[in-house]
Amino acid sequence: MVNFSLEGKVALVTGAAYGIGLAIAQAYAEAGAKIVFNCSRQETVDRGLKAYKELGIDAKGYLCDVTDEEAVKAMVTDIEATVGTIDILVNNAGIIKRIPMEEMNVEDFRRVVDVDLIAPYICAKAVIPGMIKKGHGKIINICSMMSELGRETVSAYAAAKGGLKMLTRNICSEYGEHNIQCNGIGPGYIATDQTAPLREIQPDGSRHPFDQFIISKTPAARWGTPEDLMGPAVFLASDASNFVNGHVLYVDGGILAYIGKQPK
Ligand code: NAP
Ligand code: GCO
Ligand code: CA
Repeated sequence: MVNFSLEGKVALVTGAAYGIGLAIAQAYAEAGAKIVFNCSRQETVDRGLKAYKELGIDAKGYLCDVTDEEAVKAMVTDIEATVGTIDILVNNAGIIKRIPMEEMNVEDFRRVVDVDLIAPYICAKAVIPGMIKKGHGKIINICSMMSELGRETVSAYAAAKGGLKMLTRNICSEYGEHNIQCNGIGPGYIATDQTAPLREIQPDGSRHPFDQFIISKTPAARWGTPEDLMGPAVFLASDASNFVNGHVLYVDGGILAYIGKQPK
C-alpha cells in the first residue's frame, strides 16, 4: 500500500506562521507529523502559535532569521534535543521586493537572495547531518513561477528562485546516496499576504490589472490557495515519493503550459 503517512516524523517548515507555510504544516500535522516552525519577528511567531492552537496543532515556534547561520544551527540543535531529529525540512521562508532592476539598490537585491537562496542552503546544511545519521530525509524547497519565468520588477526574486531550482537539483545529486530526497514545489499565483498588493481592488471597484492578467494566464482561471499546495507537499514529504528526487513539482493551475487566453 502506498505510504502517504508522516506518522512519527519531525517537520521543520520555515516561515510557517501563515500563508503557504502554515497550510503545508497543517497538512503535515494531519498526516501525523510533529510541527516546528520559525519566523524572524516575534509577533509573527506569536501569530503562528495562535493559528496552530486554533487548528488544534501542538506546534513549536522559534524566533530565528533563516539568513543567520549561527541562529539556524542553534535552532536545529534545540529541535533535535527537545523534539527529535528533523526528518522533513521545508524551505518556505521567503521575501520579494518588486522594484525595477535599474532602481533597485544592491542591498535590497542582496537581501532577497539572502532569504530566498542562501537561507535554504543554510537550513539544508544544518539538517543534513541528522538526516544522514538517521538514514533518510526530505528537503522541499518552495520555488516559484519565477524559477522558470521572468517579469518586470522581480529580478532579485527570479534570480534567487532560479538558483533555488538548481540548489534543489544539487542537493539531490550530492545526498541521494544517503536516502535524502530533495525536491521543489513551484506554486503558481497563490492568494497570500505576499501577493495581496497584486490583487487589490481598484478605486473604481474593478479588479487589479495584474489580478486580471493572472486569471487570463491560468487555465484554471483562478488564483491558487495555500490549500492547493497541501496534497503535493504531503506527497513529497512521504515515503510515497522516495524515488522522486531533484524534481520541481509545479502547482500552478497550468500556467507554465499555457500561452494565455486569446483576446475575444
Ligand atoms: P508570506 O505570506 O509573505 O509569508 C512569508 C513567511 O516567511 C512569513 O511567516 C515571514 O515571517 C517568514 N519570513 C520572511 N523572512 C524570513 C526570515 N528571514 N527568517 C525567517 N522567516 C522569514 O509568503 P507566502 O506567500 O506564504 O510564500 C511562502 C513561500 O512561497 C515563499 O518562499 C514565496 O517566495 C513562495 N511563493 C509564494 C507564492 C505566492 O503566490 N504567494 C508563489 C510561489 C512561491 P517574518 O516576516 O516574521 O519573518
Ligand atoms: C509576483 C508574485 C510572484 C509569486 C510567485 C509566483 O510579484 O510576480 O509575487 O512572484 O509570488 O513567486 O510563482
Ligand atoms: Ca556523496
